[in-house]
Amino acid sequence: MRIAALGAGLLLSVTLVAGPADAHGALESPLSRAAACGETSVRSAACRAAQKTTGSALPKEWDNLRVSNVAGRDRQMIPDGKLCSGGLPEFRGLDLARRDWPATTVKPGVQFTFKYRGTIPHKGTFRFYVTKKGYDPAGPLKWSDLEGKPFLQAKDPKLVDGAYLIKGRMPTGRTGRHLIYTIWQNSDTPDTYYSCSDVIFSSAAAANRARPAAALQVSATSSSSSSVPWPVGVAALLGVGTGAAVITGLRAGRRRRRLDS
Ligand SMILES: [Cu+2]
Repeated sequence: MRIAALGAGLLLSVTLVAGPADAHGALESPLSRAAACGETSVRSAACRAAQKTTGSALPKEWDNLRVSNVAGRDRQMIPDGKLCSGGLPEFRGLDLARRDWPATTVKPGVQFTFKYRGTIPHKGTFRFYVTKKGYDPAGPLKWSDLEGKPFLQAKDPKLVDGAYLIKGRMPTGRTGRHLIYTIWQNSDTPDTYYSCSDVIFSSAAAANRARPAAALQVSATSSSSSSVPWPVGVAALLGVGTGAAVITGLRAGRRRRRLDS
């Protein structure tokens, strides 16, 4: 939860009480399904469907998608079709195979600062994978849809204003809708965190074309995404008022149970 960025003393005190002890993180740029349907509240058909399927985990536990004792055996432990939920039943709505997940429009090959909201700091390694050419977003995500090797990896990156910032490049040779799969394997806890971020690779020419109305798209580039505070930026991009985002964050903070050990 990053409501303290708004600068209000009341909000800061809520963050200090409710934030650090019980939360973990998710990728916010490019926006993950968990963050889109959690911290930013449910504003799209995909998120509404996910929340229905998911029960209580969304929106309030959006940063708690973690599996213990995987220890690098992701492909053995997390079943095909359940990559976005990490195989956790309470997050199964995030596995829904749909073409209309909130997606971030990016350009292939550009420099990009990947931003992972870390609501409680952990040590560990981030690995970023992209779907292969020909990926079909209408099918369930399988390990074989992902490239075997990460296109970006970072160990213990810096935590800046509550987010891990990982500088790299977007993958090349992709057009259209793809998925970036992030694995954060902790080294100071037994947990591994999983995030699915839907992206639309667009060339400069393609970016000017009309976009399908069904897809809620979030534009982000390395320069603009790093300069906008998280709640303000996402709220603005999703077309909701900052006040609504703050209220959602406060509610999430109040409702959240302490699950961290
Ligand atoms: Cu944690």
